[in-house]
Amino acid sequence: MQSVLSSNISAELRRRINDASRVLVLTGAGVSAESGVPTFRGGGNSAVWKGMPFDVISSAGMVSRDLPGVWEWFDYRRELLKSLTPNPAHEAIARWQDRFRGLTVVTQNIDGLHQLAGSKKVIELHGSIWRTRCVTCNSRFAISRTEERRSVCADCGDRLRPDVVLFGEMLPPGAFEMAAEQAAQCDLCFVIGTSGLVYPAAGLPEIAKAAGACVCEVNPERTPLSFVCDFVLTGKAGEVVPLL
Ligand code: BJW
Repeated sequence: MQSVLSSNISAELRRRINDASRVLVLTGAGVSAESGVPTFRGGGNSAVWKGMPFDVISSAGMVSRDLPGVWEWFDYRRELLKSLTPNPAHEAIARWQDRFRGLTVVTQNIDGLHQLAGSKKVIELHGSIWRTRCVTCNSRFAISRTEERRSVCADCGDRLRPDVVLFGEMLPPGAFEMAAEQAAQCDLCFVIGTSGLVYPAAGLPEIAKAAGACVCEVNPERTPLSFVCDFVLTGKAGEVVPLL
């Protein structure tokens, strides 16, 4: 893999960035990799928890079959996240708020690291590990970084589940629609650290492209989305994004 250097970001890409006013940034697990958050896929590997592939444990069926098992997996990951901090990619993206007239960050990540870095307009397509949701009345509760999480709903007393979108579940109402609207209106779209395999998120760069935006990918590996992109910057987000 030959990584991107400041000197080989093309003049054309620099021009597109300088001219851009409405920017959409789609991020995936790779943007948090250098903070120490494991990705799901990539490098030919796929995440496994206690012998179970992540797409089994992170699935709608698992919530009905074994909610305590799902909580064990999410409690473990939340504990890991407590000590992790944003990396230079999250920080550079947060600074872009002052650089572009309109910036929307659309993330598939549930880790909250964009917000911790200072990004304000963040659409979380797959929910947040820092919230719970009632299985019956859908009330949502924040999970504190310092206190124990609640185990039952304060509104109706039923069980709580992580407020994340598992395979086979619908995205939060309005979240994809809002992201798709921004994608259709942006003039520059960055696709950073996602394998581009999970829909509907992976459809956003195509929406942006079809509406005439310039699309630029940052990833150490090629992905199915590379073919949609005008620019493919091969390298780690924490190294490449600050150069932009
Ligand atoms: C670096 C790096 C560095 C490494 N710097 N980069 C159309 C066709 C076929 C199927 C479907 C379809 N539409 C919907 C579906 C079904 C399904 C789906 O997409 N399946 C596909 C896998 C085929 N989608 C859904 O079920 C979604 N719901 C939905 O569509 O509802 C309507 C519906 C319902 C029922 C039936 C049909 C439709 C919901 C998807 C929810 C995804 N949930 C998860 C788990 C969240 C909770 C948890 O954390 O456990 O979300 S799955 C997992 O994948 C997680 C991620 O957000 C998501 C995307 O992964 P991401 O972010 O791309 O990470 P990785 O690991 O895949 O890739 C990392 C990348 O980083 C790699 O490329 C590396 O190279 C790179 N990288 N280091 C930059 N330093």
